[in-house]
Amino acid sequence: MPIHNADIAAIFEEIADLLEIDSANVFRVRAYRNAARTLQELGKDVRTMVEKDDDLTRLPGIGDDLAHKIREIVETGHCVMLDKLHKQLPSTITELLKIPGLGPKRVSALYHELDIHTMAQLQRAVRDHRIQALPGFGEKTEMHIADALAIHASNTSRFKLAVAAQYAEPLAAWLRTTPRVQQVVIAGSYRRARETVGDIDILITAISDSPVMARFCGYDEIAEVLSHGPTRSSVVLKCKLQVDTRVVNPESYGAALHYFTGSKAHNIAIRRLGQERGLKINEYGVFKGQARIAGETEESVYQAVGLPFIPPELREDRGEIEAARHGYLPRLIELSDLKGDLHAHSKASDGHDTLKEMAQAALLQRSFEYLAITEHSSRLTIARGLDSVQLTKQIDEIDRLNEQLKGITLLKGIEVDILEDGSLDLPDWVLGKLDLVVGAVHSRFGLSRARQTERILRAMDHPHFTLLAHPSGRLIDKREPYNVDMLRIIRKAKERGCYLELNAHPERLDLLDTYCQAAKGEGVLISINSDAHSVLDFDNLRFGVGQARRGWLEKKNVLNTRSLQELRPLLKRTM
Ligand code: DGT
Ligand code: CA
Ligand code: CA
Repeated sequence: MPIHNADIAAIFEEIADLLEIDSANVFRVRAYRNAARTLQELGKDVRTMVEKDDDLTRLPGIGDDLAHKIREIVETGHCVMLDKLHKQLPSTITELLKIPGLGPKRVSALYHELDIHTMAQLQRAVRDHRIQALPGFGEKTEMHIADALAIHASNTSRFKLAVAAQYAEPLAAWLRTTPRVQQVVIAGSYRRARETVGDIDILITAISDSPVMARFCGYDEIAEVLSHGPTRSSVVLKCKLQVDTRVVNPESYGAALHYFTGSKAHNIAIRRLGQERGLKINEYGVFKGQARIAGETEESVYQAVGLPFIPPELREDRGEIEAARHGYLPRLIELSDLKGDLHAHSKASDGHDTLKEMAQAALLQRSFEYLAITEHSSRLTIARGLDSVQLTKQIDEIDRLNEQLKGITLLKGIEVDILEDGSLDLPDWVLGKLDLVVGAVHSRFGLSRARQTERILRAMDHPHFTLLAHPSGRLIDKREPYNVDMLRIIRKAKERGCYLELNAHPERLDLLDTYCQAAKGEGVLISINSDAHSVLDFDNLRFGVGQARRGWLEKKNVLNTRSLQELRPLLKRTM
């Protein structure tokens, strides 16, 4: 991983936190905090400064000692001082500072008096009322901590969709093998393909006396059974993911699936429509008085309130009910609509597999007609980016390989860095030889909104620019989107005849769903790309398609649903 200013800033923040818990001199603590802020707000990439041997002590708040540490982190990825601090204080302890009301003094007391250094330990201590006895804490403080913990848990304990899938799908498959079980469906936010899920909700239909609940509670991945009953149970898996299950009779399948798929806001809106018609809708069915009039299928639930079936990804109460009522629900894109992929890496930069292996995998796994090879450009040294000479060599290699390949064509591309001033990291003469140019921001995430937006708009003005990769730069749970005016970027794409990516990497899922919808509204095509770094990564496209569906995209809104023949003219810049 390339070291960014933010990474070094995070290390300095952690050092400051640990020093503070360790009751170090306040000036020392402040020096690290100031240095962290300097790095966060710096318009320049400090890694480049180190590489150019610039004098770091000219930066505000950076003296010889901190300059040395910055150099050390850039060069080794580590900071010896932080490693040493971790020998005295567990690295998890700074997490506790995120709980409002817990300052360094209290965290230090919790650690030294009660040996608490993780959230889970804190949670247990609160539950057992061990906190209130500590000097300086008391009953009220303990209550405040309990509330703060609950809020914190609801914000942070979400799982990325792809990670949740790794646990939920084998469990569902195993449940399906239980006697007298008919359907096993993962509902909730998972079925709506939200980018993260709070927990997993599994709906099971079974004929009476199925042993499914007992079997579920005996699953060997379970860490704790929270509740166990004949029709509902909840457990926490060893990976800390909570799983709620409900068993219903087959005649309630549709109503229960609708209920447990949510979202809650969508359910409430549908129930209200039912009330207007004198109907009661719950997880067992749709009722008129005592009589069940619908509920065996989801379609029947919607039909009861006069609507066509609404796909789960749209059920967020963001206009889908209106659209359904007026007959303009989108016909959402499906995974099988994709005919190619416009963003992938090979061994030539930081990928794992050869050009040929990537091409064959795309053909065999997905029946793709085309795959664009888009290595990094030289600026991204840590990803072994290509310079113009290396890229020219790869262009020739792809031309030769295309003569041998049958059924799939490799497109010649690049994932070129958009530099701070909006210029591209490779000269025009080599960019002009490519089938497409994918532009990406990989540095200076902290620019102001105005500068970041201008930077990207300027890149899009480049005559060879085709597609903006992972437009917001966010990494789920790790990095916030950078501050840009996405609507201006979308309009620019329209004006310049270029495209935006929906990067299907589970940590990215970027463009965000609401902006996909905006791009569709502006008539800008989206390319759903794997950003594959190995032959295994084409599997991630399904999460990209899920996100695209949440963004209301149809086949026609997606660039890479075009055949190669249709695609070629779309990649040619006319302006
Ligand atoms: P999550 O787990 O936070 O990612 O989000 P969901 O949507 O999976 O929420 P969850 O697990 O709390 O509940 C699953 C579904 O159950 C939810 O999407 C809708 C339904 N549900 C839960 N509570 C209520 C409620 O109070 N009213 C209604 N109408 N539906 C509810
Ligand atoms: Ca859930
Ligand atoms: Ca749940």
